[in-house]
Amino acid sequence: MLGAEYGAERTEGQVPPATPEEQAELDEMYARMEQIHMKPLWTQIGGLMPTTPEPRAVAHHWQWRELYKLASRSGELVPVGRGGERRAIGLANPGLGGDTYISPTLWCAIQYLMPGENAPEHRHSQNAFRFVTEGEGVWTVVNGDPVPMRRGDFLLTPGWNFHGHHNIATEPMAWIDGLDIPFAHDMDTGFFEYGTEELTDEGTPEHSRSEQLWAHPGLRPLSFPGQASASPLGRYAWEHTDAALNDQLALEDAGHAGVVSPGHAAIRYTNPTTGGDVMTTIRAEFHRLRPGAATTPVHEVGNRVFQLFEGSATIHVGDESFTAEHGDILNVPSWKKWSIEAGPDGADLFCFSDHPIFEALHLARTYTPKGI
Ligand code: GTQ
Ligand code: FE2
Repeated sequence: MLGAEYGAERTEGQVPPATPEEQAELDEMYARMEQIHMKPLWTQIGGLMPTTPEPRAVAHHWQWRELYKLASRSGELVPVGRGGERRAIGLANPGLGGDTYISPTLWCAIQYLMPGENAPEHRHSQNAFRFVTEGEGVWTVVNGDPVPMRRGDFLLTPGWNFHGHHNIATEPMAWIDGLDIPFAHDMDTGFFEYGTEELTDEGTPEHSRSEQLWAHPGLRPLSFPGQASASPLGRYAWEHTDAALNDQLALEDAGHAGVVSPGHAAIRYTNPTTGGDVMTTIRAEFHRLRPGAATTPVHEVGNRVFQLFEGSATIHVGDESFTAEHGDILNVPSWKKWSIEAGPDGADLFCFSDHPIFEALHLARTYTPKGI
């Protein structure tokens, strides 16, 4: 349907009916092709090269309450340490055949750490971030730099940086991880190395060293010139995100430009050396909707994942609608039309996507249906 609206409909190939003799020859030919591992294009072109993307991943809604309950149960039953590495439970998209992929390129997990526990250091080529849904008390150590994790914080561990997590509080803590594990796995590009099991941080300071250098708005240290492919800033503190969104809405109240659309404030987390995305494969954003406000419906190449942080929202994906509450996670498969409608108290949503991959390769497209 969208195909007709967006581009020309494909015409089917015209194949005349085969006689019994011809059919027997065809069957034999196809059987031989299969034996020597060949397959013709003409029997599968519609599936392999659809008019517009036809994702195998489906839109799916995971309830935080359920995720948290199981993560907490695993905290009682499963130790964390060398080998398993992390008490992280990945979300498996029901359309992706049982792989622990929330989308074809992205991993999303809830990670849970009990008081006093240490998830030992390791490094891998996969890019990673954490978003703190609630709580505090865990420090993630990135190349020896201790980074505090608090509610609403967005934290980076770009590929090949050593990282470990430890909980020095008296309460357990849970957060979400996002990584490009499926992309690395399916493309056979992943490397992994163990680090030390010792704690390598020197105390638990209020701010990481990366924030001391890079978290001053519009100011970069002259000691680090040039561009880095991944952001050197390890923690994007909630207070900055919150203030930026509040200011956009305050500008709207005063009749000035600044919001994406009426009642919809949003920011992208950026790499301060380039102004671009925080990592080469993952984009991260935060969206704030006033009560009853809605985003503009859009189709996009690539995969999004939302986590409802505060308030409530109805998320429309294709013909489906999902009601999300605190912590709930929902994915949008490539090219499915999506929009978000805030509930009566408004909605705060964290979002990550694989869009930088497709932008870098000049494969990105967006389409906003007309008549809205
Ligand atoms: O915290 O280092 O969810 O390496 C998956 C792989 C978390 C981590 C995940 C990881 C980590
Ligand atoms: Fe890791």
